[in-house]
Amino acid sequence: MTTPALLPLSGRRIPTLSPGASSFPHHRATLRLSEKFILLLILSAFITLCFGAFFFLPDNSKHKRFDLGLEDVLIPHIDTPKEGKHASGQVIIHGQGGHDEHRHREEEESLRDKIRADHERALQEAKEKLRKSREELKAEIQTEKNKVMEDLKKKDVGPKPLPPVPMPKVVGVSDGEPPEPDVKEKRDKIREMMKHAWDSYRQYGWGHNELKPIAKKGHSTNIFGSSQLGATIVDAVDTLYIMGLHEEFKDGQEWIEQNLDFSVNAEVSVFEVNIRFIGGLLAAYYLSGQEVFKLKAVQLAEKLLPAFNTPTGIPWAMVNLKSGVGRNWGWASAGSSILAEFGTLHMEFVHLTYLTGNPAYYQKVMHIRKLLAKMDRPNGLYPNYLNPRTGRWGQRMLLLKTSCYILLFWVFIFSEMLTLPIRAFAAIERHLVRKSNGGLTFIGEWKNGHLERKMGHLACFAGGMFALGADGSPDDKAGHYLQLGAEIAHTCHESYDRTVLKLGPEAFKFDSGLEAVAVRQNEKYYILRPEVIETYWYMWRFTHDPKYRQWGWEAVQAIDKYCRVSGGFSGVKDVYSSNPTYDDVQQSFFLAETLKYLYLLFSSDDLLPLENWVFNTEAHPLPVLHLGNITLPGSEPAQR
Ligand code: DMJ
Repeated sequence: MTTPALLPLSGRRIPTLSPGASSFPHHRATLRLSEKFILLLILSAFITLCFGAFFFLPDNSKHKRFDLGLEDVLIPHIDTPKEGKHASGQVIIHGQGGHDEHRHREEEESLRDKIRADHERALQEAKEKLRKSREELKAEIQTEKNKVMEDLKKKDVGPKPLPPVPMPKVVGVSDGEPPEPDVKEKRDKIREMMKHAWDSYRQYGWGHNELKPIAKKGHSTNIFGSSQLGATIVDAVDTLYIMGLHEEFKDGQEWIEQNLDFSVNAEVSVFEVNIRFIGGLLAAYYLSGQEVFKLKAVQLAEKLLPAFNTPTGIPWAMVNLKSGVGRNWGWASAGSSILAEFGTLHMEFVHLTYLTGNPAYYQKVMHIRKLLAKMDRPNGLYPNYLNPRTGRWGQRMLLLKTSCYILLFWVFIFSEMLTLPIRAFAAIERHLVRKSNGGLTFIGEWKNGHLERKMGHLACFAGGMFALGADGSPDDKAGHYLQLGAEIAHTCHESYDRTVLKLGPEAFKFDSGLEAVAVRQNEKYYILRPEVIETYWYMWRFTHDPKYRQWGWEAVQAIDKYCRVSGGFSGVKDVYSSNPTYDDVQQSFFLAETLKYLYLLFSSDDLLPLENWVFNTEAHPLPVLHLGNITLPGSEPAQR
């Protein structure tokens, strides 16, 4: 079929297409992306020209004046230097007839010249652009963007200086060198592992959130949105400081000073950014006394505050750092907020109020507590999902993850509320703690009225929690909770010991004859998590039983043997396989937590004593604030 010829507006005929050739409309539909891009560019240059020409057209009102041939026009008094003043107080504009017309023609001519020149220049620019490759164009756009960013930064006068606050008495920032040479040797090994992890990240992933140690390049996950916030640097600097890796610490500090900028269009997890970034920065501040860490923590906290703008004041799980718009994960019980997340902001936010004098942080988290206190508690425990719009519980599910760190906070910071964690401990024990047929104590997961006999690696932190809680419990309970902590530590060690790699699986079961063993393939991985080692360390501090150091050393050897690669440390996909594959991620918490707890396990107790320091859920140590002696802005006086 022959396509009819098309007659464009110009009147010139477009030649009729030969049979078999594609018709014009069809051809248009199959234009390649690059052709579309060029057409778009030409079109936009043309529109710009028309638009520019419109603005350069002579002013119509001027025409009118000349066309009317006004000689002398009387207009109300306006003080202008050029015109002469009439005795009546009116201004006389002297008409100049033919002379003005001549001048006007000249003006019009010069305008036309200008339009022609602009036209030429725009065409020239468009031609040059078309000659450039896509990559060159992209690079040009990026340079322009950077310039705008730089200009904006220059205009930014910077944050307001913070009020001077007395530094709490910081004790125990000592070297912590153990007296026994063999222990020191082990500690040196852990320090060397930290150096390998850091140096690899420094070389291959610097400024990215995390590292891909096999591919040897940067890595990130959705918890950091589309940002490049150097999560590993911020998460690791306090560990570097504690280990005495001063050069590396300085390097990290410099990067934070010069590059850490939170004005980015990225949707981040409020919980993760709080525990890793605010926690990491505050710890680095308290340990080193360097103001920059405090300033950055406060800048970031400001960006998180809009997350609390919900009908109930229960924060969204995610917030866009630039727009302040928050939302929840779709998978979290129809868009609920997660207790383990919003319950883990307290420690950092109280410190923020303490350091800034701004009551907002303290009030936001206290509001959460008051709201929770009024809510029903099935089985005496809070379910994991809460809808921030309605203030109602979502799916009834009890998981012992990070949420319980809120309890540690209460134990240390609000000692007057000691009954609360003790009540929660009792409820956890009654509803979640069970013994396996083989005699292993484990913490199950309660879902919709049923207790699943499965324990997650994450829940292994609870051994340390019970030990720490025991320290502040009434005498008749202290021994019991320390014993419970020891039993959890033992079970978690078993979950490591029953694998081929001697590294723990993500989750392990206790039914159908199984004892602390993973069944499903997607529960057999180890991603360099810290919780088991964390519990070993707490148990070591409270009991000094040498088995905890021995278990910790087993973990060091296994990690060094199976997770170490030339580009850092990687997680493994199956701890039951003698030939495991790597997941190719060096998690930031490996440097923040796993290596820090291992280092502390082989240090003497005078390094960060637990009477003076409380560790957040990402292992960032913050000094204990005795709120009985301090009145925080916005707080009611402590009740005794
Ligand atoms: C860390 O980011 C924190 O410990 C968090 O509380 C839970 N998950 C990881 C480590 O497993």
